[in-house]
Amino acid sequence: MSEMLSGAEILCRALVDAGVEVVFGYPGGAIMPFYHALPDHPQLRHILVRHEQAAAHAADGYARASGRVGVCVATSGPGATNLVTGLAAAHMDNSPVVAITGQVSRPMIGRDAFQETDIIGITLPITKQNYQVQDVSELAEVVAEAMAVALDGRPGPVLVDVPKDVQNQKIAYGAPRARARGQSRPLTPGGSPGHEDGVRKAARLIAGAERPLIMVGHGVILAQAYNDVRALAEKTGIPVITTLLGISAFPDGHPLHLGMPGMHGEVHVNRAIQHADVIIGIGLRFDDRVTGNTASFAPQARIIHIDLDRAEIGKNVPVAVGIVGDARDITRRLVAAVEPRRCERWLEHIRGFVRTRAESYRGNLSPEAILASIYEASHGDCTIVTDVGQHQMWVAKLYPYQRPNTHITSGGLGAMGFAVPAALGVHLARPNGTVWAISGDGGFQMNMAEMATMVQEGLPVKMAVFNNGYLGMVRQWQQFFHEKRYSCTPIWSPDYLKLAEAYGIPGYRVKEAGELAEAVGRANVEPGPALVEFMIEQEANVFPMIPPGGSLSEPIEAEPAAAGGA
Ligand SMILES: Cc1ncc(C[n+]2csc(CCOP(=O)(O)OP(=O)(O)O)c2C)c(N)n1
Repeated sequence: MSEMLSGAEILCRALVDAGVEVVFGYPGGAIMPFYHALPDHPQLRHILVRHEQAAAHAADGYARASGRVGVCVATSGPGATNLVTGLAAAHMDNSPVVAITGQVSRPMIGRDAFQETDIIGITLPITKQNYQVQDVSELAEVVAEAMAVALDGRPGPVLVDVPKDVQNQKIAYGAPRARARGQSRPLTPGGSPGHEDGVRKAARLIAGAERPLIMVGHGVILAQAYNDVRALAEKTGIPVITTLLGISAFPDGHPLHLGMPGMHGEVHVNRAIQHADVIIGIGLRFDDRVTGNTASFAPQARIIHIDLDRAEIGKNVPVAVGIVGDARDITRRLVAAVEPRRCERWLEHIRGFVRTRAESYRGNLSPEAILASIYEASHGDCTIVTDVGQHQMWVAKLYPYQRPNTHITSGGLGAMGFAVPAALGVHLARPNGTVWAISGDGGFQMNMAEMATMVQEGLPVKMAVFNNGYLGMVRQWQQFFHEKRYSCTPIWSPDYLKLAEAYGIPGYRVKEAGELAEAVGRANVEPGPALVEFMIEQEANVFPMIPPGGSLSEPIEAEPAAAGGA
């Protein structure tokens, strides 16, 4: 039996058929037919954000936390262009997001119509695929395909642009013809001879290695390969390094866990890389923040690289064995192929590198103490979403992650303003868990309007603002590499407690470590959103640091006067 439906109604149905439950969006002229149809589809919960960038980040946060597609909606022109940063962030970090944008009606396209923007052209390089729907008859299939493309293989964002007249077009609509695939990511079917050969070669390299390392990236989280990676480490005794986006793929407290590599990686982690003779990289792209200068990266190591995307193999570093496939599938085979072994001498060697952390913090309220209080208040059972800057690095290095996929951050794009809206999305994916959004005073001010979204939609996100009065990470670079010229980095903040109060949100200000337990504890148990402002030392730095383009072997380890010339 078919019925006459409008494009807008079909759009809603197609989303429902694909299993979508939450949509983050903002209405406007070219998407009005969709918003008109939406109330007839109560299966779709719409979250009205305060800026479309937040809709894209929230969809991204939802996708990362749930493993499902996150959906955002915007009108044409400024609504669509406001999505761009969020889509670029999702693209860089392989997050499955589908963006639906309204477009001017087909006869107006190309005439500089009111709120016409070529969003297809604009988003071409930051989406896996994008579509402009030319006829209502294609709509259901395009939406189903977009949902599948976002999840298939290496996940990423997809955009579907729907002209207003297509939303209004009516058509007889039967049972969905579209290939509405389930939302869970299928394992890449394995079994190709190429895999077996690669796995055998990798196992041989591992058997002969004296100083092997496992480097774990975001691909392990996307493929949910936690247990397999852990099995590989435990069967071989090989120590494990987690990149910024690999954090929480391996338990922090595990005796084989070393920490984070790269620009702000611990000294012993980077030294281990520089001494390693075999590196098994799983689901990472060896980006420049991880490798430093690639010419001097891991000079003694033969690299085994496991990645879903063939284009990543050998892109940034030379690879001895490349295996293209799903991290879980390949790691599982590797576990079966390797002989049990231990690496005690190598571990002993690495322990020799471990230095007491350069304690440069002079204030009364250290990042370490703040993060410990959040861990204690939530009993280690929360998801942390970070913004971009010094606080992001402190969290990455100091927060003791124990559970898989509980650290969410904008790693590739490094988009300030990410944390607060992404945390909204994470909460919707994990409604029974606690979510802390941790931002600096700069990044928080970029998207703090989303507090209104939390209040209107009843989303109890906990917000932590690390207030140092500066765009801290940029100030740190100015201190080290620009003769301490703090050009345009001091940043004024409003009274965050009054601001929170204006939104009806309880706020707490913490100036000393002694006040932490009470304020963080109270914020954590608030039934609704809560904000805690931490007054941290203004010129605290993140150590160690590899100067941009420098070698992992030459870190700046503490507040040196000499660092200015680096
Ligand atoms: C949208 C955007 N603009 C600019 C930058 C460059 N940037 C990186 S870190 C940083 C400073 C962040 O300051 P704040 O939010 O206060 O955090 P802090 O470093 O002090 O912890 C800036 C400006 C960025 N990453 N993203």
